[in-house]
Amino acid sequence: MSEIDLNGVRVLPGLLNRADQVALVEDLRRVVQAAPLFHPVTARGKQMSVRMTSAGDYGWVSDRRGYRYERLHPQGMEWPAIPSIALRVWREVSGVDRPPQCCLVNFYDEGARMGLHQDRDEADFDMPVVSISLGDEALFRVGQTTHGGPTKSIWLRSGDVAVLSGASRLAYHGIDRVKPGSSTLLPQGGRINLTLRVVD
Ligand code: MD5
Ligand code: FE
Repeated sequence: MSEIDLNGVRVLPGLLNRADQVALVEDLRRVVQAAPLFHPVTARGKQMSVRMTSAGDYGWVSDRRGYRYERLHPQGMEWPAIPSIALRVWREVSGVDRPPQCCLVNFYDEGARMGLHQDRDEADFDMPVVSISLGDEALFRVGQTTHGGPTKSIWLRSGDVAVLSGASRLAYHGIDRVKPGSSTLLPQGGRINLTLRVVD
């Protein structure tokens, strides 16, 4: 399979076949039933357009107190288990022996986007972040490890897996837009991105 290098980010197109994508979406229905999606609010009080929940020992949350990993969902329940298909992808591509402690679930409906940012709420930046894309295609942008400077963009499609490790672990990245109707995986449309992380 062709592998793409985007400023040090490894993109593995179509790593997950359609049957695995369907099964993973089925598992994610159980995750969001147990731990409902919510719109995080930034410390400045701005609501994010992406809805989120998590699976695993930790979930990523943001509210007026700032962002951080928490053991419990904002509504007080424990996070459900990380879907086994996602754990299998982590074993295949992460290159590390530790299992992920958090599977952040991002849901993009039409118009949702994610501005350029670094993922630096984790304790050990030697641990990679692994991303799985499901549903509609998204324009993913990767820059440098410092703010500003040149960026590169690529369309991420359903079943694509991206690995952020080494120097690229602290690269600025974001989602500029999602193309409505570009995938039949999710009956209601939209895009799901999973990111698997070692937290502490
Ligand atoms: C997403 N999520 O598609 C984006 C991009 C996040 C986040 O950025 O923090 O939830 S997927 C994250 C990712 C994976 C692999 C590589 C890189 C980012 N990267 O190059 O920076 O919902
Ligand atoms: Fe990120």
